[in-house]
Amino acid sequence: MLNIIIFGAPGSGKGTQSEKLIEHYKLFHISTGDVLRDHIRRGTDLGMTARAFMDQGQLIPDELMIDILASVLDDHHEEAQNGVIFDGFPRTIAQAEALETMLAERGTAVHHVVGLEVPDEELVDRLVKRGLISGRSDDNEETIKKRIEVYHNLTAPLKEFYQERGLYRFIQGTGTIDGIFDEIKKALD
Ligand code: B4P
Repeated sequence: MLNIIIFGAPGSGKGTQSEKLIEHYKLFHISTGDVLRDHIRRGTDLGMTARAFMDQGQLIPDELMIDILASVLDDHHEEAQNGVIFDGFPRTIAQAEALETMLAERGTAVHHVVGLEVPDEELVDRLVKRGLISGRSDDNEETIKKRIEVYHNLTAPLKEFYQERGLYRFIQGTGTIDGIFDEIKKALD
């Protein structure tokens, strides 16, 4: 079993590299951003709550996010037998601690944290470009800058959290998509 966290700022390529990891390692993919966007599309109560936070570039509250993740894990127990790619979770220390407990209760753990590091200017550039085609309401310059600020305040401290546990694998997140994926494979194998 291989459980990987793909970690980085908004626009660092988490979703992009997750697609390649799923194919290569046959893992089950959990993207909390996709889970939330699916609720928004279906107009659920959770979707309405999530949208308000996402449009402001803010994180969804931890208690809510942790419950969502636990239920996704339980609902997909069978598909997750080979392992899971956690894409966009955890984003806070509280979420990371909750994940440790959740996985321990299920007899497993996080094996690697793939940290995609990209300079802020390039993040803004990528997301502004994506906004032109994605139609995502959080891909406009003002919200992107807020998301990056929230990342530095709340999410970046997780790097140290996982370095202390010997799990953090630094990956230069700039360059070609295939070149970055080669570096990830080297770090994991
Ligand atoms: P997410 O959906 O997780 O989105 P993201 O961080 O914006 O994107 P990602 O890093 O996956 O970038 P991508 O590969 O697409 O989160 C959205 C929102 O949901 C959050 O702001 C928050 O409100 C909420 N949320 C989600 N999880 C949460 C949690 N756990 N707790 C609380 N709130 C949560 O790449 C971006 C662009 O770059 C793409 O256009 C791609 O083509 C391009 N790109 C990728 N690699 C490239 C490369 N090497 N070179 C050039 N361009 C590249």
